[in-house]
Amino acid sequence: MDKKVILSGIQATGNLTLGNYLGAIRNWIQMQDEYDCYYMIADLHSLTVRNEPEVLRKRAMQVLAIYLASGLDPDKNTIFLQSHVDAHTKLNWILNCYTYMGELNRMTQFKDKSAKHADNINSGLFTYPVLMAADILAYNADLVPVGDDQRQHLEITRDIAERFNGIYGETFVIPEAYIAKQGARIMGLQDPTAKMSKSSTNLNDVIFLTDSPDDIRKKFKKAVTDSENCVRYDKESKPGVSNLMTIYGLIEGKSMDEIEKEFVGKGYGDFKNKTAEVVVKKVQPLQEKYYELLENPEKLREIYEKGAKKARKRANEIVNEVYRKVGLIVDE
Ligand code: ATP
Ligand code: LTN
Repeated sequence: MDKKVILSGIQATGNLTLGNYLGAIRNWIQMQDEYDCYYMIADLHSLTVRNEPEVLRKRAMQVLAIYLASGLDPDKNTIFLQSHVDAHTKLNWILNCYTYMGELNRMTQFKDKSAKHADNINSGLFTYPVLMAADILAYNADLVPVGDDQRQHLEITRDIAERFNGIYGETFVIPEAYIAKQGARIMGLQDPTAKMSKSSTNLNDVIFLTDSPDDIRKKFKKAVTDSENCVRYDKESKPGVSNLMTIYGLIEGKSMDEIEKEFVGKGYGDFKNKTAEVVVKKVQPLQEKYYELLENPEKLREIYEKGAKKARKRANEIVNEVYRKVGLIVDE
């Protein structure tokens, strides 16, 4: 039987965070043997906010290097740049015509990003989820591993796919979000009620995968907790400590119960230090590989070119079928 297909991606809008790793990339790595995986760098989505052209190009290669350094094997996965596969933008246009303004108006990410970029509320930001739907549907992906913040975008993707299938007959696979139970929403270290985000302006709120060991230790020391001084999981009343426990638990493979037992009678100081150490131990080898890869742009290029070739093959076939169904003449 054919393997199920997976597609996911991350925007090239900043340095990747521990949230991106624990919420997304970590799951991708666990899926690479069992599924036929397509992982892209969402460079077109990055254009919805302003970037320096050179910086965007650099960031795209950094995201690729993080994918590889985290353990995504380019021989097992198709790794590519979104902008290298025209099928995404072709399907984006078609799907625009099957998406309602009212649906897009309900998207919370659009509302959040419009508030953050009040001087640049462009229509790309508004139709962002349609391009994302095109990314997914152009591969007939079965599963889309993402963090919790992308849940709504997956729902609209399913709605668009179902609407299209309803009009033209079975065309798209209806994709499912794969959102892990733990780690799907790593919170900020300074504001544990909001998600850790790579575009955050408070640097102490975010652990970047490229932070130095000292910075990581400092940031965990400063992490906001509470006055109970007891390592206990309670997301509602102890969001800070619960977030640190989630991070610690995911990296060490421990349950919340086990962590509570481990730290009985110990204060937050100890717990924060221990959490910082497991994070440092996790990111150090990743960083070594990352810097090594960035020094080898030829190798990176080889990987993304090979990936694009494979991605184009699958996506072109599916998008040509869509062209035919809506009444366009396919130029083959
Ligand atoms: P931005 O701040 O630019 O919106 P971001 O940090 O939210 O960026 P995205 O590119 O939007 O990152 O997300 C990439 C992937 O990482 C998505 O699957 C997203 O759900 C996941 N992700 C992002 N932040 C977190 C987080 N704090 N916890 C868990 N998963 C996350
Ligand atoms: N919007 C996503 C990035 C993204 C994506 C996708 C994720 C763009 N296209 C397709 C999964 C599938 C985000 O994480 N901000």
